[in-house]
Amino acid sequence: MPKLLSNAQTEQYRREGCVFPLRVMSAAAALECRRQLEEFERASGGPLRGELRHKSHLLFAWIAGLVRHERILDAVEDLLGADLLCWTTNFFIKEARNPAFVSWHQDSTYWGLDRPDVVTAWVALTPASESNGAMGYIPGSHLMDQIPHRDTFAKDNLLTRGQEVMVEVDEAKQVRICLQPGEMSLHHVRLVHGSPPNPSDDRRIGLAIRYIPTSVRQLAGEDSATLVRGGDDYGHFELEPRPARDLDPQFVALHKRITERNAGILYRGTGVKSFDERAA
Ligand SMILES: O=C(O)CCC(=O)C(=O)O
Repeated sequence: MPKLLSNAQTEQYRREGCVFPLRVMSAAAALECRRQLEEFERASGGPLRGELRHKSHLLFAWIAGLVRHERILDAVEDLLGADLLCWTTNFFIKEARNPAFVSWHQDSTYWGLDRPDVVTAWVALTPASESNGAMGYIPGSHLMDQIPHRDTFAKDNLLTRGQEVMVEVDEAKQVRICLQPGEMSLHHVRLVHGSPPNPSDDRRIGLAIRYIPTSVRQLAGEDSATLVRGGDDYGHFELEPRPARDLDPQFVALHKRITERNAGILYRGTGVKSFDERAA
């Protein structure tokens, strides 16, 4: 018995590699998430940067709650089963009138995971529309194998290496993922997707939460994840604790250790040592 997705929605995910829009929380609750993010940004002197954009569920109690949100987990359970890890979180923030973009790519390229059973819940904290750089995807592209990518390290590219698929993408075939605050999309780790800059007058903010079944392995080194539902009979990942409050010094230190090690996986073979170095 499915927990949240209708048969048609599950079928759409299997066929297209993406399903949306799915409501997670009210627009007011999403606005409250945005307020908490921006309160921290104001106090710390500017937009969330570098390693703070990654594995942020170890730093902020409200994000630790979001990765465990029942509606997100119910939908992901319908696709991946009942024993779930949150492997990572990544903020995708596009500032107003800003050239930041995301090249066409498959998430699976550098993640080091042993099989493509990974679902991203992309949760909108602001509207995401064609006028502010919403994601687009190529339906059915998740059914292809891993496609070779080239690393560009382009300055305005929000991806770790500015990686892009080495095949021509027919943009006329893309579907744009337009979302209201508090809605999410679910996409497959092999889906070819990307997004253009945000020319609008407001920020576009999304939190990408990456979920895997506990049976998935990391092949590229030691790694950690958060058990968010069910049990872990495998022990493939160091299990991460849950912060009870924002920016607890112990968790700040843990986050630093974990993001450095995780960057070692994502940047392997490039000479880049950390998310902060790439963002500099
Ligand atoms: O937020 C975007 O525009 C792109 C996000 C993305 O590439 C991802 O979540 O995998």
